[in-house]
Amino acid sequence: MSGQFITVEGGEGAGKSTNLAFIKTLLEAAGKEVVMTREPGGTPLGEAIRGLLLDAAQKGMSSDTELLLMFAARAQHLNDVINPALAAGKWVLCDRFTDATYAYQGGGRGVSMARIAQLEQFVQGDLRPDLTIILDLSVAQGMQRAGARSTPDRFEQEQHEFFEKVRTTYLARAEQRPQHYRIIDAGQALSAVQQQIRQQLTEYLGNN
Ligand code: Z5A
Repeated sequence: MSGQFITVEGGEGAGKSTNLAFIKTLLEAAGKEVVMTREPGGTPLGEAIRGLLLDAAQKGMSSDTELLLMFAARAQHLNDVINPALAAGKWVLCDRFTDATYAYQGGGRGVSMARIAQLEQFVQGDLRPDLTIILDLSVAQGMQRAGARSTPDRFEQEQHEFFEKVRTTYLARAEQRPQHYRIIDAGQALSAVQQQIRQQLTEYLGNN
């Protein structure tokens, strides 16, 4: 018995946190037992690593250090949370996963995609998400939504161009393997966004 692994991705302010609980409710209504988690984080060690990664004071962190910390947190997360839940037949719903590494470290920072793929294979083996929901909206709109919040973290201090590269990378990945991705127009009002999510998930659940 094995559960399914669903990840939710998108740029800053795209509405991942807002929509995660909604997705969990839809899955539970379909009779799935759901474990909701996030990256970087999801374990005490992973959350401590997240603190380092987001800390605006860590300005000098090199791209390679950032990449390795993302995968270090992920290794612990897989070991303690994701793999055991999937093995127990539960559905894992994760706020960001390795697509974010390709988008932020690969697209944003310019780290080689081949290097990310090597680490992905090393840390995850053959595990990949069964389904990835991308909440897509313009960078300007995302920054406007996120900007209404408190002090920017280390990523939020990046410039517009960085987030354009992140967005382009997400969309390119979805284009390469369309059967594994669902792109949601997250620029609409919340009710319309959730209507799209409901439609896409209902269709997915009907086939899985
Ligand atoms: N990162 C990485 O670089 N590499 C990796 O491998 C991984 C992550 C896994 C932390 O992630 C950082 O880690 C992230 C990428 C990096 N940095 N960035 N940028 P995170 O997911 O915790 O942080 P985040 O992207 O900054 O999340 P966020 O800004 O909180 O975005 P969100 O969760 O997608 O948005 P939200 O909080 O749900 O919504 C933002 C606001 O918009 C909020 O006030 C909502 O009420 C509002 N909202 C949401 N939907 C709507 C609609 N439809 N209309 C109007 N207003 C809305």
